[in-house]
Amino acid sequence: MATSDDDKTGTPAGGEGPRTGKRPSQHAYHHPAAGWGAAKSVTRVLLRERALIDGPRAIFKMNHENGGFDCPGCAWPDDTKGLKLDICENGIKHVTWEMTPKRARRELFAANTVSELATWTDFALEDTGRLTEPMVYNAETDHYEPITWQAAFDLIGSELRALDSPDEAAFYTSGRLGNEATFLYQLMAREFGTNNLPDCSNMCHEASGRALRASLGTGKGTADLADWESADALFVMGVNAASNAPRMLTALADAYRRGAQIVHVNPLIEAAATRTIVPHEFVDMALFKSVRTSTLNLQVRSGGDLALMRGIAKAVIEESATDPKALDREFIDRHTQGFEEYEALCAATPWEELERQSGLSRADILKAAEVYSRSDRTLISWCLGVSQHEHGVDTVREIVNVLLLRGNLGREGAGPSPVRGHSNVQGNRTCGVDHRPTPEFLDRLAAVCGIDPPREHGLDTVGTVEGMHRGTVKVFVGMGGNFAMAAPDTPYTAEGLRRCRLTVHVSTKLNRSHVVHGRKALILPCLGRTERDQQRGGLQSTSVEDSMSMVHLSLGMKRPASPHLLSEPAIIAGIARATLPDSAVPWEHYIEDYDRIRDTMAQALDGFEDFNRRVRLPLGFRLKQPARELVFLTPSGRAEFSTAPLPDSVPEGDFLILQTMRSHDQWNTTIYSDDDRYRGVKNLRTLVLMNAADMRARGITPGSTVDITATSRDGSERRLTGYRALRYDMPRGCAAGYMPEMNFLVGAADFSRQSDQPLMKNIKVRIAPSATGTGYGAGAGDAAQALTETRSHSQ
Ligand SMILES: Nc1nc2c(c(=O)[nH]1)N[C@H]1C(S)=C(S)[C@@H](COP(=O)(O)OP(=O)(O)OC[C@H]3O[C@@H](n4cnc5c(=O)[nH]c(N)nc54)[C@H](O)[C@@H]3O)O[C@H]1N2
Ligand SMILES: Nc1nc2c(c(=O)[nH]1)N[C@H]1C(S)=C(S)[C@@H](COP(=O)(O)OP(=O)(O)OC[C@H]3O[C@@H](n4cnc5c(=O)[nH]c(N)nc54)[C@H](O)[C@@H]3O)O[C@H]1N2
Ligand SMILES: [Mo]
Repeated sequence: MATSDDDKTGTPAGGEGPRTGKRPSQHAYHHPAAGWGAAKSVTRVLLRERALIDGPRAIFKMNHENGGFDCPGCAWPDDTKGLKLDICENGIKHVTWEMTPKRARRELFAANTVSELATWTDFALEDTGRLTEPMVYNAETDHYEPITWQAAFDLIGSELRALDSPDEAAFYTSGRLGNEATFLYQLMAREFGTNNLPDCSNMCHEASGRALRASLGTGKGTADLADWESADALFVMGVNAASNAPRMLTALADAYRRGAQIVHVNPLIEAAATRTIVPHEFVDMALFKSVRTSTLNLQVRSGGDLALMRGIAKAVIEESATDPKALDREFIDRHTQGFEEYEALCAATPWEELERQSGLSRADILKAAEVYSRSDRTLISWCLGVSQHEHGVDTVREIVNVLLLRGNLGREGAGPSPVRGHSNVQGNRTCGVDHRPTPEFLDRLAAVCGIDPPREHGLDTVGTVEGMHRGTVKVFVGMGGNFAMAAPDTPYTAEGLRRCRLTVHVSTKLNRSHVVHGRKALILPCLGRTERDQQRGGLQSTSVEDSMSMVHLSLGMKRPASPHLLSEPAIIAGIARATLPDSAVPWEHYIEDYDRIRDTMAQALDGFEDFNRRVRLPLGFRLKQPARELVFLTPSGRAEFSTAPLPDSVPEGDFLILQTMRSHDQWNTTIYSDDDRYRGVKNLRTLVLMNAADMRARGITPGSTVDITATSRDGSERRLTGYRALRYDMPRGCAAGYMPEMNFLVGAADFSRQSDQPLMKNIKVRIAPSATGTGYGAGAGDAAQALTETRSHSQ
């Protein structure tokens, strides 16, 4: 049991109380979301990062319509009515994480070999603070050593040019990158000659994009914040909003106050599905005033959302036999395609099957259907609980089917609204990071930028890991993110990275991906979003696009963490110049003044006309979403109903479906503490939440240790041992634990055939009392051990 205070134990991330050494505990959480707990937690973070002065000052600059930087915490849109403090606990944590005064200087790397650093926890790696200068790996000494920027660029350039084919390189992005850097990044990759642009979307909302494109012709939601503010029924599916999109709490509380119906669909009853103190209404905290954020909670079975949606559709269609107004016939006739087939499919699907697959009773499904048919304006939102499944695409299409039945599209208060993850993940796609670009996009890029982009589709995240193993991907460049921990099958991904000739990571802080590296390796430190980006042409800002297609500027104000940092656009330009000496792109000219990049983007990208002027409007501008105007870029020119078969979501035999989720105190692969406040968990990450009856059936007592064995599609097995089983209110057959530790269980073959997304919410497992009996936290230790072993193999 990890009881020492020592961070440098072998756990790759988290573990049992590694930070505090305190005993784990679980208790029911009865307080409203946000509120005092959040205030306390913020103060603790500010104290820990010693950011009590800078922190609050920065917070007042966050998400402001005139100047200020965009909160990197999530992709929720900014308030449109000039709210002075549009912030939340987790956004503040995220920002102070970047503003820490701690520094990972060259002395740190001189004092520790990379093999030593590799034994540190992820928390310990990031806790060394901000990176300060470019570092290169020296295989002879096993140390990272300082290198000049120019020498680093030259090394990348020479490795890239030495490849037999540009497709032997992969250019990853995490959705933090601003639009201007994104545009330059994909331009560089494509001028170099590859569409290998894997991104975090491949693990996140790929399914949503593909589904919305197939149904509506454009791969984005159609609703915006004003629609959230005027809907009279809101469905919130598969999202833990209180932790991951806390500013949604404001929208939910406002909705409740105006009498809207709010239906949460989730195997767990998350904090946002109860009550909240509206995040910016701090005054209410003193008065202990909280607002309800839910009118109906449906604890769907893991993967049961499609069945629920079909049940709603079936009920509405049945109702239309007696009440013609149950369906919007005029909308269906004018704007949609395939209604008859869908109607027949719904009629042919028996209620028993819908109950079994959704895990809900017919009465519950009918309750949801009633909410839907009584509402004039319905908005359906969702996140990873829907997208990270085998049938994520079908489920999102089914959500659209339901909306189409009553014409909930292209009008106020209605429409599909995926809740995106990273603050600019949507902008990344808009600005060209896509391994499957359309021919039209490439034609225009070629004409505007004078390059000859490749036409074949490139590799996504899963394909990149495979390519590294096959030896067809030899150079990996990561623009942000933490590929080693975020991607599935941790040891397999790690081994892939180690097989590369060169790995390059552009990062703000040290993470696992830097110590699980290729034969040659570079760490390139960049400016964070809160920091001043001074170029020849003056202070630069970059633009981002939120979840609801609003594009606006973000201006960093803080002194950079080190004088040696470069901006992401400047780093990309440096790599491009060293790789493409005869480039058609004026890289240096672009970097002097980002307005110049934006002028080119205005010509190359749909919807970006007059970019420089419009992005400077007080709230920026909203990108056209044709489906919102009832213009459907589908083959039929209409919104298309889908008719997917009902998937089988019921685990057979003694299998359970395990989902991997975030705790309240983490940001993807960055773990702030071992607590998960809203779920009542303290000092424990190596846990698995289970239904009480499922525990009894397996002879597991609450709090005891268990082994979790995942069976992959290819028949291989992966086991985590010594995890602690906790009883939690959820349907039978489901289980839940934390990412990224549990990526260890997601086999390389376990990705959706519809979206190519790894099945991070859909892991087939058996859980049994621990064979070893003791050894808390050994599970995470296994992953570290596996990583250490693959490291020694490849050296
Ligand atoms: N503070 C903070 N904010 C974040 C992040 C973070 O790590 N920390 N990450 C950002 C990113 S990149 C993303 S993509 C988002 C992620 O935001 P979320 O999607 O909220 O992320 P998860 O923690 O994975 O939670 C998934 C939710 O789906 C539910 N769920 C699981 N399986 C099913 C299912 O089959 N059906 C239904 N209906 N529900 C299910 C889970 O119980 C859980 O509530 O948040 C973003 N914002
Ligand atoms: N099992 C499981 N795995 C998952 C998921 C899951 O639900 N379950 N979710 C998936 C999802 S939705 C996503 S989006 C991915 C996330 O995958 P990634 O985006 O790859 O991972 P992050 O943890 O967000 O990346 C954190 C790192 O980004 C760097 N960073 C932070 N800010 C900046 C910046 O401004 N610039 C640059 N260049 N670098 C910066 C820091 O070095 C930090 O260590 O993980 C996926 N993995
Ligand atoms: Mo994400």
